[in-house]
Amino acid sequence: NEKIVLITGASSGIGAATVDKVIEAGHKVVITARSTDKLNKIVKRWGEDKVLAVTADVSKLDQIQNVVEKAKEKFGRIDVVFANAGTGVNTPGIENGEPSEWKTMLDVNINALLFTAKACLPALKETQGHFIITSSTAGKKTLKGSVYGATKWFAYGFGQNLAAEMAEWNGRCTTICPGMVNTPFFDEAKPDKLDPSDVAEAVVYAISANPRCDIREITLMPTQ
Ligand code: NJP
Repeated sequence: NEKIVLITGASSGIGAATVDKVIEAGHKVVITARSTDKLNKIVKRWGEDKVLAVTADVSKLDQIQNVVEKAKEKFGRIDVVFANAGTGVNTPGIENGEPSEWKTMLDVNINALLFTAKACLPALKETQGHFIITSSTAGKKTLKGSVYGATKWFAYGFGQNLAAEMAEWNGRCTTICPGMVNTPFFDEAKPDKLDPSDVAEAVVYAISANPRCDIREITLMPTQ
């Protein structure tokens, strides 16, 4: 059955790949990011009946609230939210990193995730809907980019606890933890990384599962 799926970080990488897979699976999407031109190209490719684009900086609560309002105006409801926007600023640790870089990661990987949940939960409660988070394998182990890694630990932990909060009204929360993925997140593409479409397929699987099945987390790693 057709679902209305709101995707953050939809202008590029994992988010953009997920837009394609979700539409191919028969759903409609609301896409958001800061790059209006990139969002408009996606609308042009799939058509306005299947895609609504609303530009937003998701680290601002009022801007993500506006996305939700526009989504409800056009499609009447939201069934799934994929909170995927995120950033790693040269993955700095403490010794070599700058506080301004840490702030960007905290704003986008932590605050924006909380704001997205805050803005979307009332709509998801109406549909007994599904919240999906992009964390990372960096949210389950240690790596040198201590600040980025810690923001993804937050995303993982938040997902586990939000699942309990949403379960009170039969909502579900899935946290996706990919290993390295070939996206503009990295300067250099490498064949041994995952493809963004691999993560997109995991999202489609989570969306398609029977509502009795509460998929709390999906971890996917490059085979090599
Ligand atoms: O990266 P990229 P990915 N407000 O740079 C958006 C996680 N991850 O697809 O605003 C609104 O292609 C940005 O849009 P724009 C990673 O932590 C990755 O790899 O137009 N949107 C763009 O659409 C992140 O959570 C890997 O610049 C904002 C998107 O976010 C997620 O995957 C591994 C924004 C970033 O797309 C997607 O990253 C892993 C803001 N303030 C987890 N700031 C990996 N690539 O290896 C950014 O485990 N965006």
